[in-house]
Amino acid sequence: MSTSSASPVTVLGLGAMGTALAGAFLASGHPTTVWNRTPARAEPLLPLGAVRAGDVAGAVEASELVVVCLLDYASVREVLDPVAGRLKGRTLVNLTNGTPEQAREAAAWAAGHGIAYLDGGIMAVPPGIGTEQAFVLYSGSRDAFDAHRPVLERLGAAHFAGTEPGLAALLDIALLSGMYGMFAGVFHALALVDTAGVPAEEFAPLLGTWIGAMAAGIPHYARQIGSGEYADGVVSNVAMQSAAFGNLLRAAEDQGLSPELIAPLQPLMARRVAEGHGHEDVAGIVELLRR
Ligand code: FVH
Repeated sequence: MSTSSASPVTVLGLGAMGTALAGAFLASGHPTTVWNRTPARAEPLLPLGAVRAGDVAGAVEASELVVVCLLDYASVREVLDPVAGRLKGRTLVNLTNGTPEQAREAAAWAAGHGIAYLDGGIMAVPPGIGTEQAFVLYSGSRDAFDAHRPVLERLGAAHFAGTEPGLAALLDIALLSGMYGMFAGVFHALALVDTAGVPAEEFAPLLGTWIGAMAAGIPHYARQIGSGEYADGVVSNVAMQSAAFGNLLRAAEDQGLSPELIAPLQPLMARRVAEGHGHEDVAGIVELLRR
């Protein structure tokens, strides 16, 4: 079965994200049934045409496509276990954040109940849902993805990561890890200039330009990490970077700022140099992380 612009959809969970998901379906003309543990959270959606189900079972039975977006996988199981039988033969799209292992467990649970399952990772904040910036990663049943893709595209570009159910969660977590690593450096940099009375807001455009320029190196580092060859195309070797990195930590301490957001890089760089890789690129530190 494939879905169209008029296909009904059910959204379980009306937190900030679930509300945005339901809003995007409604804005695209999909009959949308909603349910939330705290029923009052459905109220902003009612004038937009949402139908509030009295209970989870009623919500599940309203649509062939059921989208769930709750706080965590434990709450998903708590909500769905009692209605597993009613989900049989339907498609469940779980957009709750979790680990690949949790996604695999959820897929096995769904398979055991005859439910077509897609796990998803939302790469957008709630106001971005339904805009060109949003994209959502999916993994699991290819048939379910193909059948419901037109509806899923209402939320943002839909990327199918593969049939292994944990893949979307893995890519989601990789992207979030990149984001938090970037934020760690950004927060440190803004706090550092602030210690010297330089307004962080004035410094921000310079920082944004610099981060953007450095992001251009991502494909180069990706090639190195994929091949394990860190001596290819080296511009700034890790011996030099390791020596300079000490200045980053000392300058922060001198300014009265703890360098703990950036400090973990230092011992890794020093070990790479000590192990004879000083002439190679800094990306080689990942070899020290592999288990
Ligand atoms: N918001 C964001 O920026 C990010 C963007 C990327 C994806 N994440 C993930 O999306 C999931 C939901 O996030 P959220 O922003 O909607 O979160 P909250 O606004 O805190 O809403 C939480 C909803 O979960 C319900 N809930 C929690 N525990 C239970 C439970 N035991 N039984 C039933 N429902 C439960 C809660 O219900 P209520 O408190 O209103 O009754 C909300 O509907 C999340 O995985 C993010 O990591 C968001």
